[in-house]
Amino acid sequence: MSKIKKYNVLKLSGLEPLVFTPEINFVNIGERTNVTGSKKFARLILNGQYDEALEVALDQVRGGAQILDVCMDEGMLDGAAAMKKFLNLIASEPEISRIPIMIDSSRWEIILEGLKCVQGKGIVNSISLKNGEKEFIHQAKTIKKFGAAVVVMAFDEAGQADTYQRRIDICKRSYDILVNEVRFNPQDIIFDPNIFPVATGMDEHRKNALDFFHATQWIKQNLPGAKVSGGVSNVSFSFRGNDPVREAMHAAFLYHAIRHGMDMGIVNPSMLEVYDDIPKDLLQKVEDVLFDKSEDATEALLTFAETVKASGKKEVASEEWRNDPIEKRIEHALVKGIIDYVIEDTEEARLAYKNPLKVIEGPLMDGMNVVGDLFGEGKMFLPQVVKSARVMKKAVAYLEPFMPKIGDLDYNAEQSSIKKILLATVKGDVHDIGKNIVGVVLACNSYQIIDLGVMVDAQKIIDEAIKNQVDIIGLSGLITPSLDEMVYVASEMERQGLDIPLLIGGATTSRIHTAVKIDPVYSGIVVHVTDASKSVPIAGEAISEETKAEYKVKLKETYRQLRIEHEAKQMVKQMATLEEAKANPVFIDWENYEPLIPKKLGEKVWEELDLSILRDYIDWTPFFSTWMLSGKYPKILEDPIVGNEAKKLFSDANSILDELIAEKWISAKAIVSLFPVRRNGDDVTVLKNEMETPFKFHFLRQQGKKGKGVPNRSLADYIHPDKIDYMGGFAVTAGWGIEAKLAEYQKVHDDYHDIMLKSLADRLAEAGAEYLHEVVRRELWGYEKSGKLDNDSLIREEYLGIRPAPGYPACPEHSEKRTLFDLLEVEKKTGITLTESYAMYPTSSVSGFYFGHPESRYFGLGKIGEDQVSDYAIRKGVSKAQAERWLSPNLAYSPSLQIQEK
Ligand code: B12
Repeated sequence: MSKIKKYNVLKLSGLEPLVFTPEINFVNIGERTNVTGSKKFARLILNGQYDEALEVALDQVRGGAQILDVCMDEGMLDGAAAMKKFLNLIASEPEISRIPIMIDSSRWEIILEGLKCVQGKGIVNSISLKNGEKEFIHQAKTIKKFGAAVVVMAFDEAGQADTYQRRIDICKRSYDILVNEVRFNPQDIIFDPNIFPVATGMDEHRKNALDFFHATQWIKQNLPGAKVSGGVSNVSFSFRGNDPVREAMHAAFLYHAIRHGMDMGIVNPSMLEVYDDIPKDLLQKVEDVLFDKSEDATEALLTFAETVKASGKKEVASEEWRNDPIEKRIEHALVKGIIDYVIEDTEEARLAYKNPLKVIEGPLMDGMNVVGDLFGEGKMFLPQVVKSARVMKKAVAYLEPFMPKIGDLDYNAEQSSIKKILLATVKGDVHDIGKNIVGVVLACNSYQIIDLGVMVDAQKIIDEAIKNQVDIIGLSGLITPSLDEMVYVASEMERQGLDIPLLIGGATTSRIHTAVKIDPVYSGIVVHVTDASKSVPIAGEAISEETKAEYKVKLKETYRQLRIEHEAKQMVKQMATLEEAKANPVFIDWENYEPLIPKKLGEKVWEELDLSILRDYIDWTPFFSTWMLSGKYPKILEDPIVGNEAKKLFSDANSILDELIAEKWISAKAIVSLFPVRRNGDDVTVLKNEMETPFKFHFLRQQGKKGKGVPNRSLADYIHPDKIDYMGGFAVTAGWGIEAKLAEYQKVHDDYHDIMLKSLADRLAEAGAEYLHEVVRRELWGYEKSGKLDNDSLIREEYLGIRPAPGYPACPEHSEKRTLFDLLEVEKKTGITLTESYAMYPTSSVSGFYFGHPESRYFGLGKIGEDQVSDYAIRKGVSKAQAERWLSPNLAYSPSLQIQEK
């Protein structure tokens, strides 16, 4: 039984895992890195412009692709060499190689080359029975040896499957061979049962979509573990040139295919309409064709298609809904986030329902449930949901004085069945945007939220949980040191006898950390949650009397398996020793290089950075991702799915920025300093007035085994090994004075503006870092002579020199910030302080180093060995156990005594 459990989901990975848990609805495969599908990509590869081709991959990842399809099948190209080169380049870009790769080729030698390069667990696309069983088995065995998953085309010796029966026969035959003969893990088999065009005018194509739906359903019901994928755009081939019809066909096809069990697919997001937004008459015609509802369905769609023009849709604000009954009006206001009538409607409901509690549990909760469902189905987006929550909170606040317990939101005491969730950002950490978003989303799904804020001590979390009899505790953290604090909270919950489910979330947390470090110390339910939308089903399972016992057993087993796999992986990881890694540094021709002496050594302090200047340096893409709208700015504004919401959000953000700057709601302060340094191995000592001082930075070196000509990088490599060289440091904040405005928003329960202001302050802090770097390059260090770069080029880092920040992948150890802060006297000169976990306060702050060498570039440290950790501990003068705690996500081994199986 445990064997089946262990393998009962498909697990893929790049640098990060992609686990096909039941909550994953559909996985989107990015396909612009396919020479046969993208003219632009093909041109770049044929011209050898691999750097630009990488940008295409990055765009896909930033645009929300969860798997990256790479195809080099082009007659004029040495496909195997191109595949190798491109995949190796991807491997050195942590932001791209985060996601799994799909090696897409019809040529076996290209697939083999891809398998040799790809890191993590990717997918081969595809193999089939086209050339008989012998070749099929041989290829499957090889893929299995490489540990990849496989796409199997519904294709056999007689050709491509084009009927329902042939689709399922070929898939069944392939499955049996793979599972029984090759012993392929069924979870790693993905069928592509062929999406073919419909409405071609040929009778034999009329059932193409329907057969795909039915075959998908059959596969999911009869071939345990197997998944289904496909290329969606084929279905609308007959309507080339008529994008509105094609977009509607893709959306409708996908909608039904997912409902029949399709798990993943290649979908071009810019050619996809929102299902609910397809005009009803067009939708009906499209669905008639997809389901082959009548003889003349194709004819009807063709005729109708003539009348469909690519016209922009306009929203007409209508007040008609004001005539609806009160419950409908409340629902409408919640779904649309309309705050204007909330008081009068709530009052009307209060009088009608007599009891204010009944208003909350009745129309308000019903309306929020609609919001929760729409969000869960991907039909509403986060900014809309946050506006809904604002309406809800305002209504509840209005009702409060009428409730039995005045001034207390505790309306649910014994009379209510509403479940309570306590949320807190752990001690030492100051970040709360993610936690607040989770709070809003859970509140939309009928939970009462008790939010303890940031930097919350373990004991306070436990005391408040007991006092409020909460049903779940949720912990949030953004930086690595918070991981340790979470382990501590869990162990204290255990020691003090709590049995409340514990949810773990936040940018730095992970499933593997939760499994290896947190789950073993707490006997109650512990579960890692990747984002706000997942928190709803997970909270539901963890609380429900019917599911919770089984859920706990399942989770504990999953995490136990993860620990075993993690241990096993540690043992086989290919690592270089520290000595070998040091012997393979970045090659720089130091003989012919003179360190760049800064024009102005020493510090420069900005008491007040001009926010209107910083505004021009904002990188907007992360702003949208904070609001869970994926896509790159400015393209996102035109995105067919999230474009409308993105536009509204962007316009709100800009009006708030106008006010914020005009009325000086916040101020930005900064310091930079450039200083001489001397390198000693991977340490860099700061020389003040040419005298040795105790300030020393300790850098770390990559230890993953590298291919020929690829170095084991350390940031120290960018400093001259023998001569005096130069480095810099900076700290910038855009959070001064933010509390006053936030308090105003919190007073009126306005989460929308609260999150908006915090996310804008974060953007301004990052913009500040970008601006300071430019001043350093152009004036203070003065090595940049070329013309001024525009914002796009700055975002693409088209300049020399880097500014890695402690905590980011090249230098992940946060305690180095203490040295930086002492050296620059950051607290005294800017007021930014460090918590015990090295988080900075105000929250919207960034600090880091400057390296000026033209060869310097960003990289990810990756895993390091015990030899380097011991060496690092000695260099820093701390115990090895302390160094292991600081570096826990980077350890390639399990420190002794840290995994305690129960
Ligand atoms: C925006 C950002 C910032 C903003 C601040 C963000 C903020 N206010 O929260 C600014 C620019 C100020 C910043 C600064 C820094 N950052 Co930063 N930052 C990011 C970035 C790009 C996005 C984070 C974000 O806001 N995401 C959007 C929010 C909504 O997502 P979220 O917080 O993860 O929350 C979601 C889920 O995690 C989950 N969730 C969160 N909490 C909870 C709780 C529960 C109970 C549940 C169920 C779910 C849940 O649901 C949320 C919504 O879906 C990430 C990289 C990344 N892609 O994640 C780096 C990142 C988080 N930053 C990082 C670092 C290192 C820093 C700095 C230390 C760098 C420095 N030396 O200056 C500073 C620290 C600032 C400080 N005050 O101490 C690292 C942290 C890694 C680490 N190992 O510690 C990251 C991961 C970048 C990286 N790849 O290395 N950062």
